Amino acid sequence: MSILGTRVIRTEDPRFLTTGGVYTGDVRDKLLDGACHVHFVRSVLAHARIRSVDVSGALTAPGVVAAFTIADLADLAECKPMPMVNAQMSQPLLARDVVRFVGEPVAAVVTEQSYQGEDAASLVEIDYDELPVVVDMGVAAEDGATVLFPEAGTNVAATFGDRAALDPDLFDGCEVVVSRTIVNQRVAPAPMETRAAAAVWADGRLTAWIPNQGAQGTRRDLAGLLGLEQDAVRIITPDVGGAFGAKFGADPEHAVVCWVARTLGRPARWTETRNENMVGMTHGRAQRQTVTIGGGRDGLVTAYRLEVLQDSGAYPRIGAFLPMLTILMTPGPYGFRRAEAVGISVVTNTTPVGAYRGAGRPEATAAVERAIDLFAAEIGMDPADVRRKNLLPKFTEPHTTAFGAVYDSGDYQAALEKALDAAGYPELRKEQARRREAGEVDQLGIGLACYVEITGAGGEAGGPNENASVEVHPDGSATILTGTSPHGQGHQTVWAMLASEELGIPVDKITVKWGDTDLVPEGGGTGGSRSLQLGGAAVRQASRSLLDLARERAADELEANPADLVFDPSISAFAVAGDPDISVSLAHLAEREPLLVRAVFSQPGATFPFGAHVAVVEVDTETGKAVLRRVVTVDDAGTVINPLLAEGQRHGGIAQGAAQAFLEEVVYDEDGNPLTSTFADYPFLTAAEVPSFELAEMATPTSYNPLGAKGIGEAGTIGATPAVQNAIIDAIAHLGVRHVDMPASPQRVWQSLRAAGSLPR
Ligand code: MCN
Repeated sequence: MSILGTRVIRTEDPRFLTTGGVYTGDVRDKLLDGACHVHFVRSVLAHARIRSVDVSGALTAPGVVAAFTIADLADLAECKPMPMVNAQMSQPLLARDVVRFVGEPVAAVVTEQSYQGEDAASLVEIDYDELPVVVDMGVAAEDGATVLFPEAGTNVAATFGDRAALDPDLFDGCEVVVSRTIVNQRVAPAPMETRAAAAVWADGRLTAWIPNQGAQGTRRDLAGLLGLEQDAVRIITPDVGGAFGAKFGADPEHAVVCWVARTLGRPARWTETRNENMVGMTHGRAQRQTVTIGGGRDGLVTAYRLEVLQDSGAYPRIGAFLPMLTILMTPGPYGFRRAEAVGISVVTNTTPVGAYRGAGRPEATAAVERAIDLFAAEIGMDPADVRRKNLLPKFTEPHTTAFGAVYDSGDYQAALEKALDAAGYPELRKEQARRREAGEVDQLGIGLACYVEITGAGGEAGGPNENASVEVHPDGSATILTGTSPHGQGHQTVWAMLASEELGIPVDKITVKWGDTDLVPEGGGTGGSRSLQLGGAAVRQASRSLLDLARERAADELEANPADLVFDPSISAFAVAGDPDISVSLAHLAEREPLLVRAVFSQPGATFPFGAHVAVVEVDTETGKAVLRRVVTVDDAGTVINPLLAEGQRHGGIAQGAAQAFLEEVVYDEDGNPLTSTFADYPFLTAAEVPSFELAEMATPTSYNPLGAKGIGEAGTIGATPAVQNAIIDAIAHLGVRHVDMPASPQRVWQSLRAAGSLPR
């Protein structure tokens, strides 16, 4: 019986649940003995010219070893923006002349003990001349706005498509056209484990423990910032307590900690506080979108336009690039006859924006799903029917959109019907009608979202790819080295399942290793829900190649023709066909010489998982409070290898997506002061506020990899946010509300009700 598709329990968990994980802050290594501690002095102003930074006071504080400013780091590179982004908007590792957001590192104080850092840092004197602050992305984009980088002469970091080339006749012939500007608010990734680093130099080589999503990318970034060859850097990835897209590569702070270790000739450590994490780690989303949708009263949408304004924060990072992905996914699963999209990214005096679970694709889904509901409300049609009318029909050959996305396989209509069925949609509408009729205080809202997203994209020439090595040992166990970098996704379990399936070695005798660049020099890490389809497929490929190699060796050993041997997984051995008593095991072959194969798996392109979410909420029409009652989803990620893990990813993603719709938001005041830099001000959903999600199954395999698998890691987040937002608005639509921006907090819902005249003023 195949182990694939079964609910193998996570082999990661016994350790986490008993002795606990070993995170970067927990790493005890002789090399790190006597480490000093780095503490960053961060800007308290959102935009100011630095007149002077005086560290002399700090140097006299107890335990202080040294203190540094950018003047000390003058020989180091700056964090350069990605290609396509204005190159003049780079970030020095510590602020040089100007600070551009509250939380920007200005100086580094190094102490014997970590607790001494904060006191010493308070003695660093920074003299600022305040500059006008630009917090709002709309203001940043205006002509005449204060510019953050005078040498760039503009706040525009990147432009996607030509606004002047938008078709003035796009909506000609439409009976109904609806347009609205909607906000996809800025959120904080807020992983349980904050950022950290532990660095040491020995024999001219840097070894750094850093929580990351791909040690190889972190090595590349750090080597670039420190002016080193990649060979001179070894990155080790301890356990990682959540990342959600924000731990790719290296941040300025990581480079400074490594530089401190080199300069002082002594290991150095850094772990940021929660407060620092909330202002210093990249944020996500942060788009303002204008959607325009037009079509007939029969529900057929004929034209759709999406205009994206992206807030990149003070220094353009991946965030500046997100509109590219949003635009790529503009029409989502719909077959609109005409669609167009443009975008710009601007800098503001706020924390830089980076990747956050879905990175660019949830924003596209949110836009089009809101647009469909606005259109449905305008023509008075059930939003499910509008979706039915516009979803692309089932296809088995790749479908290329007007935006250049090549959807590999999909059946969007079936996904919607399955979700509606599982939710009992007609009954829900009946109950809604009853409550409306009765004028009850608690109104029912039903929200839909259909989506298609892109996973496993990118990669060098030759398509998206990943490597894996598999080695069988003489004791019958095996070791897998992978270029992916799990931090909660369960690769240890699933990679072992994939190898076990081929080699007949039990899962608990297979060790999976990753995240040490000396051990695994190449790899794309974990993000963009790429890991199973690329890294998992590489494990299968390496396992099969290992069997081919073993067959040759077994044939030698048994003096048989390789073609006459059959592999019996139940004993992990080759036997002569028809004579099972004559056999040789993989373990035995490994005794003779190493039995090891490395494989690189390449995919012809990205895959496009899809699905449909139905959210049910109750909204108290007197207080504006919305409560999530149900979320029913179909998330089709092709063939599922471990349903337990795939469901876990869906559950986590749905909760995270719903939290964006309900309550998460990073807020600044008009001076650029963050108002949400603790978990007291920045709420998210806990298990107490969510129902158990109802997951319906659907699997449309992809032909792009031998597993038939697409990614599942971000699906929940992508579908849930618009479904929940649509549900909240749907609950109060009959009271005249057409739109509520996220987060649909009680206050915002209440204000919408009041504006619609359904509450006393
Ligand atoms: N899987 C499966 N069958 C499929 C697809 C996936 O059994 N058809 C399983 C895989 O074997 C794997 C898991 O589901 O165990 C997720 O696989 P995949 O979809 O390939 O996604 P990745 O492993 O590449 O994970 C990345 C994704 C992203 S992009 C973010 S952001 C995210 C997420 O995963 N961040 C997370 N999930 C997270 N979960 C935790 N706990 N913490 C984070 O920071």
